[in-house]
Amino acid sequence: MDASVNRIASSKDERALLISLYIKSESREKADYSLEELKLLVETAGAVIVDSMTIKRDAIDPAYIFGTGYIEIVKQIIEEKELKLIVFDLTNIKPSQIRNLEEKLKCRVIGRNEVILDIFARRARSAESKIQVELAQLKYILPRLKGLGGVLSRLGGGIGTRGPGEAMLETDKRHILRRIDVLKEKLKKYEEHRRRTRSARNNKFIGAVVGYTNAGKSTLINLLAKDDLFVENRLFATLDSYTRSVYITPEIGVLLTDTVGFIQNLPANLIESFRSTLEDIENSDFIIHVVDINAPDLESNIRTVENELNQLKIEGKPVILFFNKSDAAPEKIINLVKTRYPESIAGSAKLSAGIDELKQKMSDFYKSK
Ligand SMILES: Nc1nc2c(ncn2[C@@H]2O[C@H](COP(=O)(O)OP(=O)(O)OP(=O)(O)O)[C@@H](O)[C@H]2O)c(=O)[nH]1
Ligand SMILES: [Mg+2]
Repeated sequence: MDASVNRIASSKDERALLISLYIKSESREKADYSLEELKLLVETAGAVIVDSMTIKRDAIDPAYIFGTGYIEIVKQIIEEKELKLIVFDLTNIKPSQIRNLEEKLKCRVIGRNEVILDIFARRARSAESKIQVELAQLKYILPRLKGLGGVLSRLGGGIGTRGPGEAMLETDKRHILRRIDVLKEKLKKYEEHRRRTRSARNNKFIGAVVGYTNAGKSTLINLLAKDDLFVENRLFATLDSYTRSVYITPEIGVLLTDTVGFIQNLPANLIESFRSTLEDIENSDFIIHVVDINAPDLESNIRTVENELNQLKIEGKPVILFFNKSDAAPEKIINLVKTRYPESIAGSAKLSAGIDELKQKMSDFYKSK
């Protein structure tokens, strides 16, 4: 299938209401931070955020998420503000909850996973990442189909219905299952190719640059490799892992691999699909973990990345923690970070700060390998 992301229309008319639902036992701060992140995600997906609301509940309602009491309130907002989309800051919405709400609200309802999948679908550039995304999309759609012959019944298009998997939205379960098999076969070929490339690099010293999305991984590699990888102040700018050669001293050359960014609650089927890309991290000799020092919830971002890394086989690999964007950080934060993470580097990929220290650490690793 030749689904070019470039022909996917942006969704300027996709006027959205964001709803954060937090359960009494959770912290409000965490919910607010997550909602801020969802705003960035929804904007990256191209919709227009008209309003957002935070609702406190005792529990998630199994049929209507926020309970029937809110239906009329939200319905009124939808009509008044001419909304086309409701986005819940939830990751595990059941297909039946979506159906129930869409029926009552006469408006599309999605969750965080669909937004992230949509961004990946729109950003996929290489043939491999398009296949990876389509596979994730189809695996997402599958349990949402009614019956074996059932097509996906959704209200209108927009977020969650675009990208490499979009042609499959109108089709039936058997067809999708066949397509999944075809994609898996294709992916295998790319995986074999990756393995061959890896073994050709066997004698090289390789670092994987990892981190939360938008931390500045590609900017750092560009600086070190004097290259021109795609950098953007948007989430998930990089979906393909590129490897660049970098000289850390005139004698010592290493390879640095750019990787797809992490985010809290990254949908499991996306991680599964991007498994082969993540294997580049497993195959590395060391890891540079890039952190945006100005991120509102820095510690939680670090933990998210560490949790994802812990799912991979990376035991024993040395890690350099590089706190990026220090140029835009208050002195106080830099000092705090240096105290809390004494082994880390506070630098700036943009202004080339902390780079000598970074190269020094890499060359120490190289010498002790
Ligand atoms: N102020 C400041 N901005 C930076 C710095 N490094 C990167 N940025 C900006 O941060 C944004 C994200 O940079 P990228 O290099 O695309 O980040 P990334 O980690 O590769 O992001 P994804 O590929 O989306 O996961 C861009 O707007 C960069 O210009 C820095 O040292 N200081
Ligand atoms: Mg990038």
